[in-house]
Amino acid sequence: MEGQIVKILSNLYFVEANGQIYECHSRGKFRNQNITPVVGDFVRIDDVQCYILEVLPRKNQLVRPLVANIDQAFLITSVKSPDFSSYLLDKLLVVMHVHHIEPILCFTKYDLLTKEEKKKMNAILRYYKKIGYSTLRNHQLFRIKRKFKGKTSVFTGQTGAGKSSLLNRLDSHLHLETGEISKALGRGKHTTRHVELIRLFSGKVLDTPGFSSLDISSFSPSEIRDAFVEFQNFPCPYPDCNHLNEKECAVKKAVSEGKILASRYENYKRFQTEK
Ligand SMILES: Nc1nc2c(ncn2[C@@H]2O[C@H](COP(=O)(O)OP(=O)(O)O)[C@@H](O)[C@H]2O)c(=O)[nH]1
Ligand SMILES: [Mg+2]
Ligand SMILES: [Zn+2]
Repeated sequence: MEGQIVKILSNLYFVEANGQIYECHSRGKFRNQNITPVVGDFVRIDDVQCYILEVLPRKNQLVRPLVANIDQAFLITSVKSPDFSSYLLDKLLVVMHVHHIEPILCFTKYDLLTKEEKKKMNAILRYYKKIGYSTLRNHQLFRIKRKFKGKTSVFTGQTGAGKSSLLNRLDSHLHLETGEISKALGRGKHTTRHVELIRLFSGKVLDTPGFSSLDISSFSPSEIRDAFVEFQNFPCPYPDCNHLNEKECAVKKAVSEGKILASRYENYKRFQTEK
């Protein structure tokens, strides 16, 4: 029988298979093979003895939190308080692209913008939509819920962006703490806790934010380049153009003509030089 690991408590693996949870042990064999099953792993189990027989090949694997097989990530992005950061958003988009995770851009706190600021922000939103990303706002609960179906999802974004608030509004049973980070720390609540995939709207979601560290230093220049998906629409004379110091570059031309969002290109240059 095949299932997915949704929780691990010391050496007990909670495997969801056919709508049921099997509390399984792992055979010593994995330790010898240097495979440690993680949350999100698809596994073959002996459902009578409750043993994991095999860990199936992973689509992706993340550290912090240690999980595997994430399909999509809700990038919770505030437009105010904290201010919108195109740098952070573009960085997340690079990380997702390299890990083969489908990003869903979910903007929060639109209600804090003035009319003028809304106009500006809308133009940015439309750009990301045009280049192929799913874009939502956090009050579109119905549309957000539909995205969960059949997928393993993770929520990510800056502290204070509104991740916990949104999850609470999506499912009133969750009762996640919101806006009380420092208080929670002060009470010593910051103990190591386990990661769990919880069922939500016919899908599974990680109950803790992912990608707290956004280190792209291990990515190659071409990985970063390919993550800027819209650049492909502007073929350069040099087939392997890096869009940096090359003289005749279609991407740079598109930036100067306003066809590529200037902030996107600025962030691209920063990522290539920061490495
Ligand atoms: N005005 C406004 N405040 C929001 C919105 N979403 C979240 N907040 C507030 O922002 C603060 C941080 O939210 P929280 O969910 O804890 O953020 P997290 O750190 O990403 O989990 C809380 O005080 C929330 O009430 C929103 O759409 N508009
Ligand atoms: Mg939170
Ligand atoms: Zn170029």
